Amino acid sequence: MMFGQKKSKAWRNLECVYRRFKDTQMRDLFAADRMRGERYSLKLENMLLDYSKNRINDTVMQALFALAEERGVRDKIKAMFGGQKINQTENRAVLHVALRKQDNEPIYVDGHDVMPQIRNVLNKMRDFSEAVRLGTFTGYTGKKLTNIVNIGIGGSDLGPFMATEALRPYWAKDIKCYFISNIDGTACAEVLNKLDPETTLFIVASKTFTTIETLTNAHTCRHWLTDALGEHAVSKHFVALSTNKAEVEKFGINSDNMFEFWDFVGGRYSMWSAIGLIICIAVGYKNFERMLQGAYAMDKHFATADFAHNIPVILALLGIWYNNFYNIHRYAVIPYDQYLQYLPNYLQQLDMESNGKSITLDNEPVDYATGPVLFGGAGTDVQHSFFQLLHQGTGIVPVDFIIPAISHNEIGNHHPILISNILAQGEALMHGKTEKEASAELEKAGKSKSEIARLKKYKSFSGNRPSNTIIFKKIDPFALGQLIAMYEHKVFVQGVIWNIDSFDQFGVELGKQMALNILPEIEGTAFGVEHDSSTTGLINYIKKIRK
Ligand code: G6Q
Repeated sequence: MMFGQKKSKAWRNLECVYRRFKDTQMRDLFAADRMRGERYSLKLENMLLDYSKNRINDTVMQALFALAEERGVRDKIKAMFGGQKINQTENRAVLHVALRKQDNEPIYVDGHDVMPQIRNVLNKMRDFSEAVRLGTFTGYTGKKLTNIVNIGIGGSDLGPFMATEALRPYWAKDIKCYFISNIDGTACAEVLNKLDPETTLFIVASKTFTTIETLTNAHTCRHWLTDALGEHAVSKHFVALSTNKAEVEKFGINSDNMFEFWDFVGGRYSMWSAIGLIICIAVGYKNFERMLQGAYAMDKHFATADFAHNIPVILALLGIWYNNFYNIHRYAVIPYDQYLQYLPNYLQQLDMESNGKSITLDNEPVDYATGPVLFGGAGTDVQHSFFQLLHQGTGIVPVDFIIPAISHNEIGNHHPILISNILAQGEALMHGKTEKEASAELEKAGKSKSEIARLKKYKSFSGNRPSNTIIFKKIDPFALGQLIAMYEHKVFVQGVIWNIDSFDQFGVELGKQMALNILPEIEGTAFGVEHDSSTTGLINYIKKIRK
């Protein structure tokens, strides 16, 4: 892949298309084509994507598909599914797709089929989660383990946390799940305060088993447990999810209680692996398997559908269109489903850690924008916070709206109201309201001419603001698997087009390194370390207060 894609043929063509198309109004496109909604919609299993409320027409889409072809998206998809080491900077294969593979084909990495080991761990997860749920694996004093605590951070927290919360309606009635991620002692204290050591199972989730937050939290929890029940209790109350057997054993968890995964599973892509153990315990292995099957359905679709019918490819290209041609470097994901409230947090890591890069795979600085800023929250709550800016702010924010047609809690008319809100938001963002329309409304409401003149600008909406609408029948485990795999592949396609490594995360290391330098100063075992005057001043100020 050549550096400097702005100069490529497909890129230059897109620039021309953009110049001609950029002022086109979506409301005119809808008025001119009664079939537009249907034309730009796709279905997969129980999922519908309507991407018609985007600033596109067939010419735009063809030009975007040509870019995907030119950038070799097809070959890169094959390379990922085939176990090639596409994580170039870390020289690793990228095989979260192997974790949910439902057919019997092998996948080779360095001449070795990875599928048998994946299936072994899945079987071990099934047996263990069933034993905990049935109460045949108990705590040290023989009591059922009903409080499950996942200790992990980043990729070892956000996925299992988001998915466990998303699948709350499927939880076993007597099991409660907790998550400790932050090094802030409050995170640990607030969870432990609620728990009884005799009924608590700790899952220490860490790919490397060297992450300072996770190990500090795990040691604190271990002390809390052994203070109450003694050292012998550890083997009944601690399990580890990791790639690092030596460190797990050093911590005092024996390998029988370890669920393994491998370096071809990236942290933020790991909820399908052993890292999903808490999901299995909460919702049962059958439901966990349904989630894998949902992801597999999306994988198959992604790997086989032509670009014009390929959901992740289309979402990726729409993102490229806004990011690189309209210069809109942000987007929002708004699930209208309370159980999906943590989806935006999870996607922030998936997208921003994967594509927040500025060096190409050819070792050159990029000369185009890469990963956008992602934010979001659950609707309708966020309609009453940041949606003002989405409707009338100076910057455009493309939105992904997500909703199930059927709620897990069909109480009164709550869900029809929720549905009407999501659909109204998409329509309002696209359609807007002209000054003329605003004036007519004000006149109808009996306002005077001078009031109308004063208010009409405030009350008008520019519109032409893009959104995708994604509808599931219900947010069940299968749907959740589809949804998450869809975003994983979208992020992947964008990384391919930007020619960056979406699977490393060197950007998080500098701060970690520098924190290790500052720690001895805060603890009072090192003095006079050189920093800028701001950092030195802040260190001294905090030390004085903590004395
Ligand atoms: C994810 C990142 C990162 C990682 C955490 C936790 O892709 O690699 O978020 O998951 O730093 O790492 P460990 O699982 O090794 O503790």
